[in-house]
Amino acid sequence: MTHRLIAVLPIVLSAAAALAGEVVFDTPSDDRWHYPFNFDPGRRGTASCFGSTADPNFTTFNDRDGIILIAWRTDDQVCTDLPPKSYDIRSVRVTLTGAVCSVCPVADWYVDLTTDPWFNLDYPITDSDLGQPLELFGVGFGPDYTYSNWVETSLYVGGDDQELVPRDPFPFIFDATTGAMVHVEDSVKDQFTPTPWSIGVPVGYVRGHQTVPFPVNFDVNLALSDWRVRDYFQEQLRSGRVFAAVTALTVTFKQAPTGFPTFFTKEGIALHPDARAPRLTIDLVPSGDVDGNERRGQADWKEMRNCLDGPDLTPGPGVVLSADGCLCVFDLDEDGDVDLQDASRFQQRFSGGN
Ligand SMILES: [Ca+2]
Ligand SMILES: [Ca+2]
Ligand SMILES: [Ca+2]
Ligand SMILES: [Ca+2]
Repeated sequence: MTHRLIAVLPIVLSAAAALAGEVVFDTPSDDRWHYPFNFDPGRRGTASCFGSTADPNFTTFNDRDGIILIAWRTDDQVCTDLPPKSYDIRSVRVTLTGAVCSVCPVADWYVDLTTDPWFNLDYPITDSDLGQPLELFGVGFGPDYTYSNWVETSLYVGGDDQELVPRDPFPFIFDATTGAMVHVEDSVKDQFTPTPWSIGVPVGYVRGHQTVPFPVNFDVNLALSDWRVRDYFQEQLRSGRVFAAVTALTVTFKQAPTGFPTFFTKEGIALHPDARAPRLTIDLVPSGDVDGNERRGQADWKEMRNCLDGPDLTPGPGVVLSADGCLCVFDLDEDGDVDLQDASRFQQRFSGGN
């Protein structure tokens, strides 16, 4: 209830980086068609998702062959370096814009909103419900790249027509019991059906008659894998860069520009007046929890008192928090200050103890 109340309040954007309800990142720092024959990596205006499993001759391509990798810098709008659990993330949505363009005038791929079992996508294809879902996963790195050093123009690492190699970066899920990162780019060869973090839902899309761009929304299931998916986003906000991978096992024989899902990248916004770059929307509220123990206790109250200042004044700094940090954690009514109204809200939500 509190969450709903906060979400409908007008968002006051101060010069400071603040946590303020829905935070929108409308242009990625990096977006890239992660595909062996993309000879202009990072700079193409469109990127598409498809699989390689429909052709028995493709033994060295990754099953999820056309992948979209996206990264947004978040540190200009969201404080970094807070304890991960103090990021009170309520929802995460990724929005891609389905492309139509001069070389792809009509979008005509089938929509499937449910996961297909891996064996239906193994050769020969036996998938009975037409189309394959657009699936969003986390992004892992290694052995060549890291969270920090990969950029959209980085050299391709993955399977191609010569050799089967794992992708780097790679789409992954968390192992249900150990929490380890499990590659999903070869989920058919590896004979398992990963549960995606989200399945893309097109809005206002009419297959075969679609001549204008349209949004496809991916609402992330943060509770998946015992909330490890939320942990992933908390860690990435803490570090200032959020990654997502969108893949599909779309059955295709000829990689023509129609027949499988194609989306605009940030370089593609000139291709159509309604083209949009991949967008990230995170609903995030100030937690009042500076030590990240998921409680509002005495330790938090102590730091909140350091941050407290009058209405409409720059708060703090606290002992561990900067002025921006004070707003991120303790501006509970999200009006750009830390004052007695915030303190009152804090008291209402006080958990007791530390
Ligand atoms: Ca790009
Ligand atoms: Ca299907
Ligand atoms: Ca706490
Ligand atoms: Ca306030």
